[in-house]
Amino acid sequence: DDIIKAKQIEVDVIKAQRAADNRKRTVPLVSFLDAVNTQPMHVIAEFKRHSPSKGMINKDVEPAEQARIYQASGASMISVLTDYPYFKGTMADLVAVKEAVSLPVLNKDFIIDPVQIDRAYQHGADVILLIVGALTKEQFTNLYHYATAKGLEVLVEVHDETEVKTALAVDAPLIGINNRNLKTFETSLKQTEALAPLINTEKHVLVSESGIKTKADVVQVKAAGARAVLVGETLMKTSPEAMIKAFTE
Ligand code: IGP
Repeated sequence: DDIIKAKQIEVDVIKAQRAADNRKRTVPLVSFLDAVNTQPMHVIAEFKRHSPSKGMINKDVEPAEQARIYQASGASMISVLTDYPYFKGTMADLVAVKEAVSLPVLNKDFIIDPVQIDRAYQHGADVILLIVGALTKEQFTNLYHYATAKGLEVLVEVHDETEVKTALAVDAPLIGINNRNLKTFETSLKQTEALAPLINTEKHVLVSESGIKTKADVVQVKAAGARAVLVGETLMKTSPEAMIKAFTE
């Protein structure tokens, strides 16, 4: 709730700046969904410097360098957190990553207004995150259609049964189950196991997000129907090469 309050202020700032900064997108749109059937398990590798639950995770690594390593190691998409107050990420991180890799790039932020979608698009995002739990159903539906109309793909993040229904109501092809409870910060892979049966995983690409640390974790969520894992902290803290290879095998 605090993060969303801070975002409202940020949105007002973006609106004021956008009049002056009306840059055009120059980089191509790269699809994540088009490549999804090429392998059984995908890693979405996240650039995550800091988080409200863990504090500073890694302040030394550069986004472009880390993204190159992720790509060379076999990741399928790079996620870039652009929230500054809580995650110490910036739009400059997103631009640097998009320039460094040919993979699709996901802009991870708390999106509550179309102006943030315009900004993501202009800075080279291919995919955006929409957190259903941070929005009303009407807000979510409007933002979802706004993004897809621009050619962006949307990772729709859900935490419970009601939110799954909201995601299915727009027939979202890419659904992420967040294993982290956003109120307590605790992660449990049981979250993926509990919600996956509500989703037809032949029709919708299921992503298991957060708290993935080992190959056994990947095996567990894969058995539940996940086609991709979204991994931040583990890849930021230890050498990502071997980890991504093991996860995608
Ligand atoms: C990555 P982890 O536990 O591997 O660092 O988690 C990612 O799932 C997490 O950063 C995340 C997130 C979010 C961050 C998932 N949904 C929404 C901010 C906002």
